[in-house]
Amino acid sequence: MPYTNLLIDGQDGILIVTLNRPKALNALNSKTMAELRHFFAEDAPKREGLKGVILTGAGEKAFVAGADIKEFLALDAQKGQDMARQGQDIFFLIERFPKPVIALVNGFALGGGCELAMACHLRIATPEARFGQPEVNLGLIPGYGGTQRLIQYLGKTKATELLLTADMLSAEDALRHGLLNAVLPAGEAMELAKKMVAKIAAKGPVAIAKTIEAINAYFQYDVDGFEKEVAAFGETTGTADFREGAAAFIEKRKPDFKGQ
Ligand code: CO8
Repeated sequence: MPYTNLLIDGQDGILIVTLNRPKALNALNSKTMAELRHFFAEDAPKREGLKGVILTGAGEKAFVAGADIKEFLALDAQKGQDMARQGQDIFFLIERFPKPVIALVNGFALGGGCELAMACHLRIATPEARFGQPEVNLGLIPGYGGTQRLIQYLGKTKATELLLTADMLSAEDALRHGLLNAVLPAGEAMELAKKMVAKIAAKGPVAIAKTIEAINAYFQYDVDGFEKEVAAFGETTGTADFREGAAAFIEKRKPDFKGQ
């Protein structure tokens, strides 16, 4: 699929995916969502030597200012439900991606943009970033997982306040409330994101994928997260990577993981 709304760049196995509709503050229209689906379902899994993905927004102002409100006018109840379900499925692809996906939030992350950042495994923001779920301003509720994930990150008290008032959180407040891993000026934020991907890529790949699965299981109410952890732990101890990692530790050398 040729991408028109995503710019894909990067080196050394670290892909930088830039949402690229700066005139619309990178709002998620259906074309961008289709490209995100293709990227995470079809393209990225086949890329040799992929270590991880950094998602960011083009321009000075926004990471993503939400779903594209201009496409909403055509929605009815059924179409709205279908669109929310499809969007949630795309964000699950990101949350369940077996390699780290880091959101580098460089401005507004509102509505679907905040939801996109929350679906990533880690979040680094610049000081200008602003987070919020302003859907109630439009007579909507979040549809891409925002009501659930905001509570997961912030706790019920602060999440309820933001969801009901549509207030925005500054980057500093988002850090304080547990939504962010770090706040740094743009250049340093990108350097940290790359360093984090590289650091994670040096660990056992199966262990990283299984850790992501186990973390996600904590939030799946039909799955017992502790049981999931037991099963995933067993799967990692059966790998050659685990034997290599343990041997390298004992022999005081760097492990040479093969992802098996
Ligand atoms: N959709 C479409 N276009 C947008 C969006 C958006 N979400 N946000 C900004 N734009 C466009 C503006 O229309 C404007 O375009 P134009 O120049 O053609 O008029 C351009 O981007 C620049 O925007 P502003 O002039 O408004 O810039 P400001 O600096 O004055 O304001 C804000 C920046 C505060 C970010 C403001 O643009 C804003 O409030 N945007 C909307 C934010 C919002 O409400 N987001 C939530 C949308 S709803 C949502 O995300 C639901 C997700 C789940 C959907 C589930 C399926 C149904």
